[in-house]
Amino acid sequence: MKVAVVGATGLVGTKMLQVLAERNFPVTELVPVASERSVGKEVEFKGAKYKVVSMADGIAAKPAVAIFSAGGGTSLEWAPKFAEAGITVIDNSSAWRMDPTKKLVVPEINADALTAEDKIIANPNCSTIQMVVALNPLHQQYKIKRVVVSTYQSVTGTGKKAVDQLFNERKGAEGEMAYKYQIDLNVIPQIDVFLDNGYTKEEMKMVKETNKIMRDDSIKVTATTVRIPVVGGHSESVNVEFENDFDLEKVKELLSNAPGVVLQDDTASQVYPMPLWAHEKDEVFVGRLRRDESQPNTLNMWIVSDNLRKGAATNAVQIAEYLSGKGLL
Ligand code: A2P
Ligand code: 11C
Repeated sequence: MKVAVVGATGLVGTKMLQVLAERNFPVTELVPVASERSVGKEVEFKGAKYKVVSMADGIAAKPAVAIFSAGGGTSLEWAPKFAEAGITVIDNSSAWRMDPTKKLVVPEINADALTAEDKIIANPNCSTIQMVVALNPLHQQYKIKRVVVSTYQSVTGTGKKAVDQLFNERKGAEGEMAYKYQIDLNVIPQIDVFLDNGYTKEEMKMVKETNKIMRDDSIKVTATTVRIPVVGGHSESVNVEFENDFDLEKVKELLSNAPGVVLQDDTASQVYPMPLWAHEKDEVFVGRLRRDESQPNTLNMWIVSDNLRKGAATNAVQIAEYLSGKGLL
């Protein structure tokens, strides 16, 4: 299958190439696409070198599927043009996520909604993906009423410039600032811009995307999203109130058997999810499971995942795998 990766020179695009190769997605020809600045540059895929082409040449190459991670503006402008040419777009930006005519997909949860008519498919925000993968099996069993989440997010979520800022600061070197403030030895309680309601855009993504993916607007979500000086993945402290009471051992069993989830919950041996262990893994790691003793039917959990993998590249490639497996491409 001919596959285009749009934004192939970026942090997520590079991870997409790596994940496509690792998972042996049946790529017969790769079409790496980026901005005009990068046309002619080479990217590596499965040991071979491929020349980066422009957006227009990406369409002309007629891939079956194009996986986009080149920013919202690029997606808004170009995804419809790819789609009109019959190319299925899986888009990692926030451009189409809340469009009621587009599906927002986490394969473990709602890939069944996809049809051959879906030509632009949205990949959710990284912090949302890892949370819903862990929450969905519990929602099916106990019905979630309300979620209170605080995040501890890796600088890789911002892109290469932010990773450079962190390591420059650590070395005491000068460099460009991705954030307004120093990130090394600091914690920044702002991810993306502030909205009129006092929340950040990232926080509201976690609210709205969760309802859409889990196909249940009755789930109430409130979020505080925070950047920390870490590179391996995003962590989340999640407090979940259910309609129905739960048994903690049954919760562990449900999570152990849930697709894409790894239970890491052995406090006696000090085993719990950490970005250090989640880095370069495709799964969502869950631990620190305990009853919230301050109110009934409420659980505390700690969720960690590599935001560039399950939070971005892996989820997008899994959507492509689903479409390919079902003959929808
Ligand atoms: P380029 O490297 O040519 O700028 P990141 O999120 O790590 O910054 O990566 C963004 C990706 O999106 C890069 O591959 C970048 O290409 C690509 N990109 C940015 N703007 C455009 C655009 N207007 N058209 C196509 N690709 C773009
Ligand atoms: C971050 N979650 O960690 C963001 C990055 O809507 O896909 C991804 C933003 C998005 O900064």
